[in-house]
Amino acid sequence: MPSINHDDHTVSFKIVYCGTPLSGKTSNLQQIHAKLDPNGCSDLVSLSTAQDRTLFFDFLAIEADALPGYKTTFHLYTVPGQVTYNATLQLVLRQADGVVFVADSQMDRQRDNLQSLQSLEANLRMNGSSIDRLPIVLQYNKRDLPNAAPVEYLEYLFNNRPTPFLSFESDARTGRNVLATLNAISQAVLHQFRLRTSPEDAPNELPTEALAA
Ligand SMILES: Nc1nc2c(ncn2[C@@H]2O[C@H](COP(=O)(O)OP(=O)(O)OP(=O)(O)O)[C@@H](O)[C@H]2O)c(=O)[nH]1
Ligand SMILES: [Mg+2]
Repeated sequence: MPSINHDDHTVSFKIVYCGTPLSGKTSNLQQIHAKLDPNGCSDLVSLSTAQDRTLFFDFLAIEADALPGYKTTFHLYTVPGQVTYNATLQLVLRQADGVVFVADSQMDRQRDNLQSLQSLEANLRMNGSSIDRLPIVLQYNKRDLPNAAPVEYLEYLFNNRPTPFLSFESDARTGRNVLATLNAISQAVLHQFRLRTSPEDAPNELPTEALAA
């Protein structure tokens, strides 16, 4: 649920990066932080263990010129992949406007990816949301590794649905397709916002045809 403030003309959206442990969620935010103009970006806040495992979440806020007359901010969060932190996952997923599911492409990680996707589905349901209603983008990460499973196989495992999610092949360590993934989920979130916003709640300057779409 985006937060709209008509007084100071701001709208903010929440995007959560989920996925199996060590799939590359934090690396995505690090690359986004490194590649974007520092003037339009907050500091990257990370709470991790000594081994760089995410302990609570990472957070990065980025500004975009996306809605006429309103300052638009995307709040990006990662959640730790480890199941012991499921309560955190549920907490961070609350009020999410969109999700990037970061899958580890390595062949031996597919069972973990599936479990993680199932856990995402269950946690969204518990929050009164659903994988079918929320904008979701899949990212098949670690494509640079020699044991990466074929993309067709990953699509069969994770994207075999009536309306497939947009999916990207990435290497979050070098940044390949990290911004393309971010752009896709941001566009999907804005599209959903335009579809759902009633004229009374909408920012005044939004074109009426976008609201009626
Ligand atoms: N080869 C390769 N390594 C990657 C890629 N993306 C991330 N890594 C490495 O994988 C390890 C884990 O990356 P993180 O970004 O910390 O993973 P995470 O999903 O945030 O991990 P948790 O928060 O512990 O669940 C790090 O050593 C990264 O450098 C990639 O695309 N290719
Ligand atoms: Mg992490």
